Amino acid sequence: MFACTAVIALAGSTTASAHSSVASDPQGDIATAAPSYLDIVHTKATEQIGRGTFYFQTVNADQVPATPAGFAAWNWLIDVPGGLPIDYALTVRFCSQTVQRTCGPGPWHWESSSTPMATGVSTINSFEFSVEGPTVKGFVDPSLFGDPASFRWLAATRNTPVSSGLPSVDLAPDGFANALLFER
Ligand SMILES: [Ca+2]
Ligand SMILES: [Ca+2]
Repeated sequence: MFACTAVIALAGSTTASAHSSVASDPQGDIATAAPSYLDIVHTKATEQIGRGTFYFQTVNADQVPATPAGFAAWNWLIDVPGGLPIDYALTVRFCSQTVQRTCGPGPWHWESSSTPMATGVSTINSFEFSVEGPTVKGFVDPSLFGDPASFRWLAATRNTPVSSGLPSVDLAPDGFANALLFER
């Protein structure tokens, strides 16, 4: 278990009101060579109204190791009205600059990252996160994705950086055309 205690306290509390959108995803819909901890089975976004926080959660088919076998990333990809097909990428990842230039420095480590795709400039550890059992969570200030009144989103996983040109391991829902709508 490796998590920020402040995040756990926040996750365990109740809120007066919350909006959420969820998707389940098939187990086993990934390449056989990819690890099952990158196989999404469920994802959810919840706005914790009054706290100014969005809570994104992806549940995978297997326990996420404390030290994955190389690069591993969980994305929440956000499309706001207008602009690009994907306007913001929110990421929790296990990475090293040896495989991803934009990763933070030092040995292989966990970090969060938010990237407005219009600039492509990532901010490392811009939101709190936790990885516990099969579940990856991010606690995100909506200003990191433009504070939109509504948006579409989907979850993704990767075992290679985007710069590799290789596709995501899994998407939930499958396909950008099926992205979930979140109305605040
Ligand atoms: Ca899946
Ligand atoms: Ca899928």
